[in-house]
Amino acid sequence: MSVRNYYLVVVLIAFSSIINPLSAIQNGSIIPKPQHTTINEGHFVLNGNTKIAYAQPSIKNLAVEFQKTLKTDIGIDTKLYKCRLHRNPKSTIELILQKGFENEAYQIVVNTKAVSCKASTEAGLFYAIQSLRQLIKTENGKVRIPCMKIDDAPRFAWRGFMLDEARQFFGKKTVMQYLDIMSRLKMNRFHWHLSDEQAFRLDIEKFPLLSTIGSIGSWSNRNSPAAYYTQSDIKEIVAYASRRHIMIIPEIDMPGHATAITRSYPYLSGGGQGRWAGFTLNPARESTYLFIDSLMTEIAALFPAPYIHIGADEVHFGNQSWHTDTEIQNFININKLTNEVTLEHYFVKRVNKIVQSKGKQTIGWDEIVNIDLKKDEAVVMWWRHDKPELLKQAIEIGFSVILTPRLPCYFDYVQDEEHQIGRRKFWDTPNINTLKTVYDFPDSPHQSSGIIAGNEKQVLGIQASLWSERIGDQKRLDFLSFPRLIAMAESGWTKKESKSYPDFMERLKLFQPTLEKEGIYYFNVFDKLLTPEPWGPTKEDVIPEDNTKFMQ
Ligand code: TNX
Repeated sequence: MSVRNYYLVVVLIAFSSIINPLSAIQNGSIIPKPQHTTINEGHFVLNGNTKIAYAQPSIKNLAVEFQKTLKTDIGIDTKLYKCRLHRNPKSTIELILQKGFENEAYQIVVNTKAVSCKASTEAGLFYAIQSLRQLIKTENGKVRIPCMKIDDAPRFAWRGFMLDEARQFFGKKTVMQYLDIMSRLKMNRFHWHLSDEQAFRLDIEKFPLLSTIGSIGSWSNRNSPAAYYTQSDIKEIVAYASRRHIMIIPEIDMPGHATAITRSYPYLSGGGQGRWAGFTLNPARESTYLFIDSLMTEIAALFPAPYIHIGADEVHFGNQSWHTDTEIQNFININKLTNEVTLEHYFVKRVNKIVQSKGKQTIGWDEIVNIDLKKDEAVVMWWRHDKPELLKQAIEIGFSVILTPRLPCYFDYVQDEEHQIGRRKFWDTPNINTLKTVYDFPDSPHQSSGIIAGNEKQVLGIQASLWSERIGDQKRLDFLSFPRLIAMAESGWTKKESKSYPDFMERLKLFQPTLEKEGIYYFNVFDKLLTPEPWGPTKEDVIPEDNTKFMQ
């Protein structure tokens, strides 16, 4: 190539990265995509001489963890020392806490001599590190990071993932693996559905039968051996999450979806027959509230999060006996509660007071919107996309809301036309929660769009929710979670103006090897034949046409 043509090519490349600011190379191929990135010439090279410097003693642990991560990610041993501000030797990665950044925001400046990461919070520095990890590439036999400047901050404060371990138990190793991947993607809320019809998955000292009896069984096998988390498991997992800046929010669903609790302690049951026997707690007994009080004391001590999720969904599925039980009917009359619905509201309000008395705030599914709770008394999790009016009311009342509408945030729906196992319909309407619908949420026209416009301050964030009825093992868990969780991470972090699906797909291609390294069986959207759909827990899971049974 002539010198003239060479310069022409250089100019064209430089120019194309200006006119095409969304290209994967330009944004340094980070997921979720950062707010502002400028790429400069040259590279910072990592090798045995690289040092990690921390500016404040309070972030020494973060620096130590970073050192370990570099060793596992790229096999390089680095040295660690306390930073001399602006006087660091060559080949240093500096971690500096500094005022002036929003919570979780960070800045990275990479030049040939040093990398500097700044943030006002440890979480911000942690996210700078996660971005760096994705930027490190081995090229021409060298481990290096392109010179660049990144200024980044999240769109939403709540970037969540819910895992249902009541229907199937996956265990500590899986949960930790998911927490780890979530944190690499800057997700920060793990909502843990720990109690339902099939099982109760926590060891509670005061009520030992909750684990010895309540944790027996799963959706696919009602006799599967007891499987639950001990209190020391929980402490370990909470600490693991906290080092990754993830808050764990436990959910104990009540008064409905409480069958595992009433199986363990039948005196708590609100009755019911057949399929729905013991589905509810008895709202008319003082002993129920005493039980909840003691339970919440232990839950509040185990989980440092400021929230406890109390479920409160779908009570009408299994409260038939409330209509005939004399004790319950008397309770309604004595307390002038009008009917069973008002009784349900009474129950939720009373439990809310218990939660408050433990110094926590209630989160509930959107059934709690219309029950006369004050706006600061609870946070609403909106799940019924077909009931936008509930989201509207929640916003009007002044509640903070978290958006996890079934469409497109429920990952128990299949993600591809060809997938047969699991949910494919919402009532009679075929529905697939594709990678793109997840990516486009909440921005493409959605039932929530008009309602949240102008009320963004009340939207804490968004969440993917994975119900595990159709999931028998980790392979299927992975397959339903990935890559959709990656799209959700970007929807939660990246501002609307910076989102671009084609660009995301380019970066996803580059991220897939990380999933492979982790041993995750993800759905390969680029080559579907490579990843056949894994089987569900039982043969009955293939229900292409009639899935009304799963709409309960
Ligand atoms: C509805 S979302 C439920 C869950 C099911 C899920 C399946 C919610 C509050 N309740 O109990 O597992 O649908 O998609």
